[in-house]
Amino acid sequence: MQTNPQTDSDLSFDDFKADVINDYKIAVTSRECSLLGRREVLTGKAKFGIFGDGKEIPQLAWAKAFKNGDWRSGYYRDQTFMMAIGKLTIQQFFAGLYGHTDLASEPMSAGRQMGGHFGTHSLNEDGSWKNLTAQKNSSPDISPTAGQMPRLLGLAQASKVFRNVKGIENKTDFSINGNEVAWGTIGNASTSEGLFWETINAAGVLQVPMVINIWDDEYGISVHARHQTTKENISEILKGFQRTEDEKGYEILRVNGWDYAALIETYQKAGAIAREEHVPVMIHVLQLTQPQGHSTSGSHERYKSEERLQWEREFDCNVKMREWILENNFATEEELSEMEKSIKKEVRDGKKAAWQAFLDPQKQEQEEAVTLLGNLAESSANKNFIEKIKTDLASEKEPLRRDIAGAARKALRYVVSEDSSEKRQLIDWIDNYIETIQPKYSAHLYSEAKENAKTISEIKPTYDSSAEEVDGRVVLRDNFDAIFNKHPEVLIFGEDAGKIGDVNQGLEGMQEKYGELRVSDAGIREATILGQGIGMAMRGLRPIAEIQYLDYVLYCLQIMSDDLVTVRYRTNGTQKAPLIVRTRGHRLEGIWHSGSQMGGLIHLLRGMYVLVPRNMTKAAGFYNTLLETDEPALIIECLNGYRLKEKLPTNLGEFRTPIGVVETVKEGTDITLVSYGSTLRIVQEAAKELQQVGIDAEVIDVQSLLPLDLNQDLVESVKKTNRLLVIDEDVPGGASAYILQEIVDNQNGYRYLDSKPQALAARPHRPAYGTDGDYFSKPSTEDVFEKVYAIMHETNPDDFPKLR
Ligand SMILES: Cc1ncc(C[n+]2csc(CCOP(=O)(O)OP(=O)(O)O)c2C)c(N)n1
Ligand SMILES: [Mg+2]
Repeated sequence: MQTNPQTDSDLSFDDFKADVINDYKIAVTSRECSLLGRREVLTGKAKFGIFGDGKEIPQLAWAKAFKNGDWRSGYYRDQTFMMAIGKLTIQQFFAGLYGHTDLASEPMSAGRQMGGHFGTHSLNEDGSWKNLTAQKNSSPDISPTAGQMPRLLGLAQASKVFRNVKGIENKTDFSINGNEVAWGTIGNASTSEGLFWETINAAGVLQVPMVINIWDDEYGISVHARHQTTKENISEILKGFQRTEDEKGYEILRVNGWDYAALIETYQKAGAIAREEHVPVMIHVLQLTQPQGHSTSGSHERYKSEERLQWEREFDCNVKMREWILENNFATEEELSEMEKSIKKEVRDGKKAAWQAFLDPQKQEQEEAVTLLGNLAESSANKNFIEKIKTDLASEKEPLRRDIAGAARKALRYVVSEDSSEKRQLIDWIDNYIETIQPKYSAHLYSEAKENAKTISEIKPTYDSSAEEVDGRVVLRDNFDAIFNKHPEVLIFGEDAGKIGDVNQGLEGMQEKYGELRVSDAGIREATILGQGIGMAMRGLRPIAEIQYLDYVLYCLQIMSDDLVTVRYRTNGTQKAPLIVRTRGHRLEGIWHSGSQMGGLIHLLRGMYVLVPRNMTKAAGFYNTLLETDEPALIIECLNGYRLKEKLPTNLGEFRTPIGVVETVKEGTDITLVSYGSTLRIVQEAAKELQQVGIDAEVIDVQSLLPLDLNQDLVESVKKTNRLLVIDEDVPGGASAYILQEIVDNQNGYRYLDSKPQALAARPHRPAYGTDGDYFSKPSTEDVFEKVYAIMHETNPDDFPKLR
């Protein structure tokens, strides 16, 4: 705290002055980085630059209000803030620009993300949590504008949960009595996105400690506020959210982005309201500028008037702070000039060091490859060709890894019919090179920690001899009861998930038992339900986000695809969000309650698990397994299975469905039928009917689409039956094609096939509403029967004469 030297007795005037000067130093350093960063892109060393120039001063004020344990969820303009909280150095800034793949040099993402995408480390190298209340935290940025908003809501809500839920008080590595504030940043133009509005409304309803900063520079790339925002003023049109004495809402604050003293006061106030009262705050920071335009992709002279450009020069926040320092005699002109000069040098030196650190390992790798290529040339009949590859590579002053690997791999083509120790050495080097370098670009898509879901083995459900047959939803409900009992950090939320215990009563009575914070109703806002889950999972809770129907997952698919599934990958394993997403789908009735868009989902959701249990016992077992692991997952319960009878297990909360393991539900010798979810029951029915005409089908439930058949059991069945049909209710070319490729190609199933491998999927449209809509849109028992029969007819027309 150092807002006002006249009233703040804890801080001497000299201390205050030193603090101001130090802030100015950070602002100038940050600006120099932006200026030099742009030049690095223009000279080709970096590919793209987007910087925080013109937004420095408010970020200094924000950093002063930001405490240990707090969280940031922001966007690419926040470099000054990251510097001010001590999480970004000059050298790291440039390492980010170059895409340096070493985490020690580029701690934000080890080159996975473009510069300007920030994040801190929540995990130790072994994947265990750090003490997050002893450090300042930033969740990892994503590029889609406003995509940071849903996660921000969850980061803030976690504090509310920690403050109010019993049984988790001892988790002080994650929260100390919910005193942590989640701070967001967003550009003025990005407030046009639906995600912004959805989040603002939800945070107002939930009353969580969230402070959203709106950096307003009047533009979104070239598009002026008059095309973006009603009345060209976001805080003006959000006025209705302002809390009053009688009604909860937001505290809305406005401040000019160049007014250092006012900014400090505003941020202290915002932090205190959010932290102490758990009330959301909005700070509209006006009159910001873009000294270098939006990014390195263009120049703002093309779309800003000369008057505007002139105004931006005058109201540049760094210029204004400098004037203010001089007016108040905190430093002299000479002192500031001297400081600015030495910062210029510091930034230049940092940039050089970053480039050197980026290039050195690659030069070393280049040298190794050049030596080996030289040796190979000497020993080969194709010396001249190889020599040319070698000299081309050697002449690269700034070699990229694709140049190095490319040269080495191409050279092998010239010695394809030769054998020499030089050739074997080069092959070994290439193999080793790819093995060591590839993980820099591919590691940490999934958990590499020891509680990896794939290492959790099955525990079968156990039953009393007199086990009751109950509705499937009862198995789920009683299992959730056991889960809530066993894991105080688990909470579930979604539309109708609270009071009525979800639309199918799988949570019946749970809210009464575990309270409104752990089992809660949410507004109709799928993207932020998902975001709540991401944010809370990042803060050590185990949220289950319920999306009412699979069909409405599309509303949050962008957040799942862009944010959730990339958390681990884009932070190079330094953060995680083990969120479970619960939904229900597959065949029921009509266009929007029969969804089974599994192909679309598995392609967009690499980085999480996609699980398709055929009944509620299997589903319950998946929840139990996932809570032992640290991986995000989507579980799709069968919408038509809640009222089907299942036996009630005795080891509720304990039995586990293994992930990535297929199950043979009927053995057979003539053909392998592979399916999952609701369609599996149809396949089982067809298999019975096929048996009656002498066709003995083996039926396999894949259960888990991501990951799929880790033990490669599917091909074992094909080895036995030599025939294969994959059946699902997705569109043609969807998940059935994905399963087929796994068996035929990845598992080399083609070697064992005596008939053409086939897929039977739904029609390429969604089903009409009436009961017959299903029959005429998705595979029926007759469809499966006839398809299998046709395959058998082709093989053996005598025993299986043509059906029709
Ligand atoms: C969903 C999405 N659409 C478009 C873009 C391309 N884009 C990047 S930044 C930007 C403008 C953002 O303007 P504003 O929110 O005002 O932030 P500023 O850059 O002005 O700080 C756009 C359109 C994007 N990143 N994401
Ligand atoms: Mg803007």
